[in-house]
Amino acid sequence: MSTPEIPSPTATPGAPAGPVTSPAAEAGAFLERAEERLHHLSKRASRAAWVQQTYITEETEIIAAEYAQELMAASLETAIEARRFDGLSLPPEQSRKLMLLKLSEALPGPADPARLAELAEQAAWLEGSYGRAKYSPPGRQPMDLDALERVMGRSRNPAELREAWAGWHGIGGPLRDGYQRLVELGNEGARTVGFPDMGLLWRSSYDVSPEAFEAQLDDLWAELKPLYQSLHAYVRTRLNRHYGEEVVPARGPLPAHLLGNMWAQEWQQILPLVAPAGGTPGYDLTERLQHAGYDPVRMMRTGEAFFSSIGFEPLPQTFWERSMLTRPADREVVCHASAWSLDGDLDLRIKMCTQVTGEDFQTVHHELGHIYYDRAYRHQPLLFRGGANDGFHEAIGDAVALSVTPEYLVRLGLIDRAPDASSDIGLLLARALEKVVFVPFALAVDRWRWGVFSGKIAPSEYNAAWWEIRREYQGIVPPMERSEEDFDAGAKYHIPAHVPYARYFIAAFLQYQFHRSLTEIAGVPGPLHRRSIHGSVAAGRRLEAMLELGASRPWPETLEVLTGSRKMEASGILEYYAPLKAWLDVQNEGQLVGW
Ligand code: X8Z
Ligand code: ZN
Repeated sequence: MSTPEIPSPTATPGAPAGPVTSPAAEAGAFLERAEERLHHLSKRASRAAWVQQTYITEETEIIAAEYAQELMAASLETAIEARRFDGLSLPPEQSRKLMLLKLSEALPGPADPARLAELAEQAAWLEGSYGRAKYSPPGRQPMDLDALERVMGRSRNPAELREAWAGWHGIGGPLRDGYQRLVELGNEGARTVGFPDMGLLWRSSYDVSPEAFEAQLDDLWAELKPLYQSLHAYVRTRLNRHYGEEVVPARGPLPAHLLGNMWAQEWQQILPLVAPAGGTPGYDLTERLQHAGYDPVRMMRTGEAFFSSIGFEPLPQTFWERSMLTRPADREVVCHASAWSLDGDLDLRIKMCTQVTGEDFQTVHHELGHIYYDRAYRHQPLLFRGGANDGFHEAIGDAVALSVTPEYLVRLGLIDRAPDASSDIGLLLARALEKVVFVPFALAVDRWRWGVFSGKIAPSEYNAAWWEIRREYQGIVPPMERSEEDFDAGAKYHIPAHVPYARYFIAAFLQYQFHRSLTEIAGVPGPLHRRSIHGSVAAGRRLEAMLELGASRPWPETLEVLTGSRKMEASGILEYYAPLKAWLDVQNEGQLVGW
């Protein structure tokens, strides 16, 4: 790969005499221009993307692709130009901005305009196709993802679950060729900005070498794995008892369609099947929310009120006017929840097809975490308007949602009294089915993608590798024979939408570190899982102090502001679930652990 000729910022001998400037002054001027240009273009691209995702048509797809292309071209140009400052000694703030400039695009475009246009179109088509996708059962109405997810969560009929699972996974196949092309062109873009492939570009965003980053993830996973395996073994025993040896063998991996979620990424919906007698949390949040007459706006308002209780300003009125909080009846939209900052300032919005369920109550807090983060760092220069790393962004709302304890639900009037400590195992089991179970899934998704991007996984093995990796990390298998006609990874939003996933893995650990520190600052005693920071302005202030920094410093420094530690640690999540682990070990006595 040839590198374009790049002029040196230092004066060339023999060049006509001009104003003598220092590298720092040149870099400063360059960065100012780059930030202004990218800010302008990303505002336009965000607006077009918002319209496309909330109103999918051929035209909106084309318009969004055009603006995305414009932004990609500018990002590429500035990233290449930024190389002329490589190796120069500059103030740390400038070096950091230059680094972030090169890493800013998860989907870097090739230099050739025709291929860049093709990539932008491909990306918009893939995301649009996922958004539009439906399963058409023979002789019945087509089912969208919401409807299929309801079946996955609620049905206990293996045949019905198989059908819903296969129905949705069938949407992946038609995306396979487009995805392969996206990988080729995106990799070309990565090489243009100096990375061997997109996976290495993604893994270079964490203030350490990509190798060191991978090692950090492996270490975190190694620490959590025993807890996950205990949970897996326990669930297998209970499902074996419920469905019988034919459907769920007592040894070996679990069938992916019986775990209460389309992607088997969170299993809390099968709690009633696996909870021991008397070991449920004592209330069902979905039922309580529905009984209390909550609707999507009230769910969001309740989330906002939590943030207000810890001292954050209410959301701007435009948030309520411009957000899309329910699935519109009259048009196709990308329903996967997301938080948007359209202008890098106060035009903040959430797009979410909210359902009144405990699961979506969690997602509401998750999305609000993004929004408050975006707002807190809006005074930073453009290149620093981002999470300390992308895992921080994903962890904020989840950390706050860890404070949605039974005691807090009593304050909301959703339950009459908090269950006593005898319900703790039920509470922890419910949470672990959601959050501990998610961790190996999150790692599997990007382990697969890193392999695909590097070429280690060839297109002819996309699907086989997807299931090999999921079996290895999660101990699950598909409910039926799959082939390379299928593209099951494509049935998960973040693959066609090209959203990196390691961020959620990191967040799964960080949120407990944040929660532990925040509850300490709030002075709340008791075991981690019973503590809530609701109402603690002291905790809110410290949180905001971290959020305001955005991406302006290496993340270990930012982490230190809140937690005093410079490392991502498994100790928080392990402490949180320690009572559950002890209990699971007793339940699993005499059973095989592992698969
Ligand atoms: O995609 C999301 C959020 C938006 S950043 C709704 N999440 C991941 C997923 O749904 O797969 C949150 C948890 C994991
Ligand atoms: Zn998120």
